[in-house]
Amino acid sequence: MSSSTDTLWINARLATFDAANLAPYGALDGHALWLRDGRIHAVLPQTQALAAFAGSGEVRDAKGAWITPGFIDCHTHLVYGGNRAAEWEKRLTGVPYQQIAAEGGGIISTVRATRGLDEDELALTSLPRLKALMKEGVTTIEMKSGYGLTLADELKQLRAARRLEAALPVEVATTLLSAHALPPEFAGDADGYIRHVCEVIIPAAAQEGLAEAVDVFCEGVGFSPAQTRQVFEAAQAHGLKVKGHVEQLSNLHGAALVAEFGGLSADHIEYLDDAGVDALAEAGTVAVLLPGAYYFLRETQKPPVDKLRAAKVPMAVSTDLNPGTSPFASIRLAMNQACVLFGLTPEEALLGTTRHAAQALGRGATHGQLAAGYVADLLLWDIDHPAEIVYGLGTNPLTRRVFRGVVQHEG
Ligand code: DI6
Ligand code: FE
Repeated sequence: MSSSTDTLWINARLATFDAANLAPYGALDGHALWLRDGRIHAVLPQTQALAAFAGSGEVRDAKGAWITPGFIDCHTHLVYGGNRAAEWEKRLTGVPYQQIAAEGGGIISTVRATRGLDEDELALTSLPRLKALMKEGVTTIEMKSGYGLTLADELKQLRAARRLEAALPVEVATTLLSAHALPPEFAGDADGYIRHVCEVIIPAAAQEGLAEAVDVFCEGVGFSPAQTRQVFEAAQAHGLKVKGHVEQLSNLHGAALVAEFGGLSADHIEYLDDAGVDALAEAGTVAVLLPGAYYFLRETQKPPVDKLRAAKVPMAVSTDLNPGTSPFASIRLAMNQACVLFGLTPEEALLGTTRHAAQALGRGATHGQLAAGYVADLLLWDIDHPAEIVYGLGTNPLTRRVFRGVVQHEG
């Protein structure tokens, strides 16, 4: 069946996450989804839909399944070489991170492994991670650079991400995270590296259309607020959006900086203070919660979820998939962790991987909701209640994944 044929999904229970639908989960019973050209053409009462649709294409029976929008994993470092299991083994016996880093471990060991692979090899080694996420229903995913840290290696990472997108039914949003760590070539000269990022790497990535946004690790062990500002200014000068790894391990007021630049999202934010919450609320910047890293690092400082909720800051939830602090290719685990560790409701967790995650990628008008005009990325679930998607792990109740109107797998 070609994607240009109309499809009508009937006998489904819709969890629309439509902002205009105030029911829990945006639930809608007795309605059909009319798909055309990879988009949702209409959401109509089923009897009305069947009468209007007659002869327009294929009618598909969901047999009582729940349908949600496709999941959006809005913060990942999916493209990398190697892994850090041996380092983790050491950390578990109490070897401090500083010692691990001094012995050549940490981010720099992943940089070494990533530099050692060519674009093909990098895509190939990252493929199983992407497939695992897609199997759980991810249809749009962000992928960052940040393990190359040279012009050639950063662009190679972004090209590998694009290659994955070309190979599979998934949409990839690429982000340049060259300001992730100081590469050994610039040891002792963080300002010099930031100049290189601003004057060489950002312009090249923008010119080649390889990144839509720029991210910075704004942290004591990363880059200072002043350096982050420089990177954001360069990003905006080249027409790229900004976002930040901020307030993960300490409070450098990075979230307010992201907000000042009208950024898409402030990510991690365990140490976000009240002024930071207000800044995000005012700017309409999304708060991205990454409970996988919190869990894996055995952190104790939780993000201010109650305050974010009260200030109506949209909260997204993502895997942060990376080899050092969140080696989990599971969006359902991230949602479960967001509930158990951070106190989100299952509905908030699902909003965090649909409507709010779409907003975090600047796709709020086209992705993450079951509503007319939105992309026809749908998930069919063999469940009685949407909370089941978040509740248990190990089994997979996803029976069908639809990307741009086309069924990708029948469970
Ligand atoms: N914050 C993190 O938790 C990861 N990057 C970042 O900016 C760490 C990535 C790594 O250890 O490889
Ligand atoms: Fe991250």
